[in-house]
Parts: sequence; C-alpha cells; structure tokens
Amino acid sequence: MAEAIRAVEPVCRSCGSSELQTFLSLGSLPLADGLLDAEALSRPEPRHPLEVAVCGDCALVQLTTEVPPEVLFGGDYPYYSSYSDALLEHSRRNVEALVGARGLGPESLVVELASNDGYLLQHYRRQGIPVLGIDPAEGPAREAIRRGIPTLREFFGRALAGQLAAEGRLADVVHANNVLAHVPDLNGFVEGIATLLKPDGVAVVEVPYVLDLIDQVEFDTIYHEHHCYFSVTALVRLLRRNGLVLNDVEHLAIHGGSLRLFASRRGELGAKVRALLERESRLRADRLDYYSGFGERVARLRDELRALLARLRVGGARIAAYGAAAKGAVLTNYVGIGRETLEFVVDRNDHKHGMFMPGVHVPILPTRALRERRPDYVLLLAWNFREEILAQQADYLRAGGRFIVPVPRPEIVGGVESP
Ligand code: JHZ
Repeated sequence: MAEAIRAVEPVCRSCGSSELQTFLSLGSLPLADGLLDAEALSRPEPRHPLEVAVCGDCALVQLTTEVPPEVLFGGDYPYYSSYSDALLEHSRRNVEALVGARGLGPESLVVELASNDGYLLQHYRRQGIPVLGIDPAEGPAREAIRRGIPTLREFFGRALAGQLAAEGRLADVVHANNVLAHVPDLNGFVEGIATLLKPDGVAVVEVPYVLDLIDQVEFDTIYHEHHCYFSVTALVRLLRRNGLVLNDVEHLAIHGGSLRLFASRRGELGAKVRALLERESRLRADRLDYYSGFGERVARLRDELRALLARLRVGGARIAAYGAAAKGAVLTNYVGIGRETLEFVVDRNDHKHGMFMPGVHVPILPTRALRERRPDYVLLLAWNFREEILAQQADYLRAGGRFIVPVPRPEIVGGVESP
C-alpha cells in the first residue's frame, strides 16, 4: 500500500493554479479509516504525510498529497452513516423539507452520491419517490441494497453522469453529503452533478465548513480521505466553473459546523451566499494569513491534552475512549495516545468491533464495555456527536464517570473535578 501514494502535482485541485501555500503539517499518519484486525497488528503499517495548503488564487484549502480512492474506499471501508440518531434525524428533516418545497412524487428521481447505507434515501423511498444511490464502498452499498435502495457500486464523475443522462435518468434532486472533500477530480464530479440535474433540478450538497474547522481547532477532521476543506469563496468559484450557481446556503451545526449548499443551473447567488462571501472576505479567509496561526493552536491543544492525560494517569485513573471514528485515529496518532493510556475504545458500529485503531492499536469494543469495565474517564473521540453520546451515556455519568472532550480545547465533563 505504501507505494500507492501519489505526490500530487503542485497545482490546485480546483483552479489549477500553482500558488499553493502550505500552512500545516500533521506529520506522517496512518489512514484514518484503516482499522486493523489482530493479524495485521504485527505487520508494518504504512503512514503517509499530511500537509495542508491554501490556494492563493481560488482560496481552496487542500492536502498536498494524495492516496488513491481505490485504497481509501476499497473493500472494507468501515464508515456506515446510520449509527448516529442525530444524523438520521438531520437527514429525515432535510428530505421532508425538499419533498414539500419541490413537490416531489412518483414521477420524480432523487439521486444520492455517496449514498452509503441508504441512511438518507430510505426517507424518500418510504414516500414512494424513486431513488438511486451511487457509492463505491462495498459493505455500505450492500446494506443499502438490502434495505431496498437501488445502488450503483461505482465512483461518480463526469463519465457516469454522462451515461445516466444518455439513459434519460436525470434527477430532480442530487444529494451529495460529505463526499465533495473525498473526490480527487473535483471539477469532474461537479460537472457530473450539473449533467445529472434536470434543467430545474437542485443539488443539495453538505460539506464541513473550513472556517469552523479553523475556529474550533477541528484539526482531527484533516485526514487523507479529505482532499479539500471548503469556504464559500472557494465553492462559488468551483461551482461556477462547472455550470452551477450557488443559489442558497445554510450554516449547520452537524459534524462540527457544515454548509448545506443549494446549487442549480439557474438563478443567481442568494443573499445568504453573498453575506457569507462578505464575511469571509472581511476575515481574509481567502488568504494565507487566516490559516497561518493554526498550526500553533493545534500544537497547543496537543500539549494540553497530553498534559491532562498524563496527570490523570499519574493519579491512577483508568481511561477509555468513545468513537472509533476516522477523526479519532488522527487525534490519537497525532497526540500520541496509545495503549499505555487507553484501555479500549467503544463504538456502536459492529463492523468495527474486534478491530484495532490504526497506528495506536487500541482495541475496539461494543459500547456495553463502558458499563462492564467502568473506566474513570472516557476520551470522546467522536466529539461531533457530543450531545447525543452524553445523553446516551447518562447512566455512566450518573454513576460518576467522566468524559474528556478534546476539541476545541480539552475539557472534563461530569464528576466534580475540573481539569
Ligand atoms: P463520525 C466520517 O468521519 C466519515 P468520522 C467521513 N470521512 C466524513 O467525511 C465525516 O464523517 C464527515 C460512532 N458512534 O461520524 C459511529 C457511536 O458509537 O464522527 C462512528 O464510528 N455512538 C465520510 O469517522 C463514530 O462514532 C453514537 O452514539 O470521523 C463517529 O464517527 C454515535 C453518534 C456515533 O465520523
């Protein structure tokens, strides 16, 4: 796998400019979703450099190296969307609103790119609205098909869009949630969306918002799967280049702060879009200065978290973690938190049980391990689902357990002690 990494041409993925200015290096890390089985623990584990740059021309924040998609999203991709109740509810509400606003019915077609296990399309299907999922990851696609969601197991791009259009399969709505960042050929993907839409169709696209990433020190959402980190400024340029207009935008709390984009082949930049463009320009988020202090803030968070965990260990505390998330792999590897600190990590996703976190090799267990083994502290690696997980673990907290929330700065929740 090590030789699979490609050095990216030193040009921007969106506009092709060579003005890429690097502002952060997280060192060399293993693949964030590369969970290991017991046998793999004794084999050498590939690590790849993780460096982030901003394009001086179109403002797109992006990695400077690339691991090919076949390696990242191959056979055993462990991410299944349906393990968060909050995400399911978020998707259900989005579907309700779109069905009402656009009068969707049995004659319509809704396509989702990176449809995963059918977590979103199931809500359309229940209302008799025809759907098509597209997702290359075998396990999640299989689960979607089991749920009755027709799913093509393919990477989406210009070619597939052209093929579907030629078959007359044009969409009233194209969803693409948390996938734009994963796509190496950004322009091909966005052009594909434009091709796939009916003339009055709408693309509804969710992406983590890079300004929230910077503000809230969400450095652990930077990993090889995520080639890009989006501002409205960079998005407007990307969409325009490929025949789409950003008509509206919503700023959402999900995943640590996301944008929901409404783009189409018609109309003009909406008022909310223009307001966010102005804000980004005021903050100079299209310039290196906005990003240049980030590395220091990340290093400070790392040092504080290390110090806190060391103090707890010296005091004899038993510590586990919650959420075998991709971001958890980045955080534990970058901060250097291994089995000397964490007894285990729990996760609801049973595809992850019996596996080990990449790099740090902490074993992954079902969530009941918290009840059974009662660690004193739980490091919340899936901090983006803080409310959902704390509510679900009310019994653990009532019994005196505590959570350590690492981002935006290490904080202890529960108990009586403060950090
Ligand atoms: P979660 C994912 O990142 C994957 P990750 C992906 N790369 C992406 O782009 C971003 O999301 C946006 C578990 N869990 O979703 C489920 C519980 O156990 O933050 C997950 O394994 N109990 C496509 O991997 C993990 O935590 C719960 O109650 O960083 C959360 O991972 C909840 C809510 C979650 O994603």
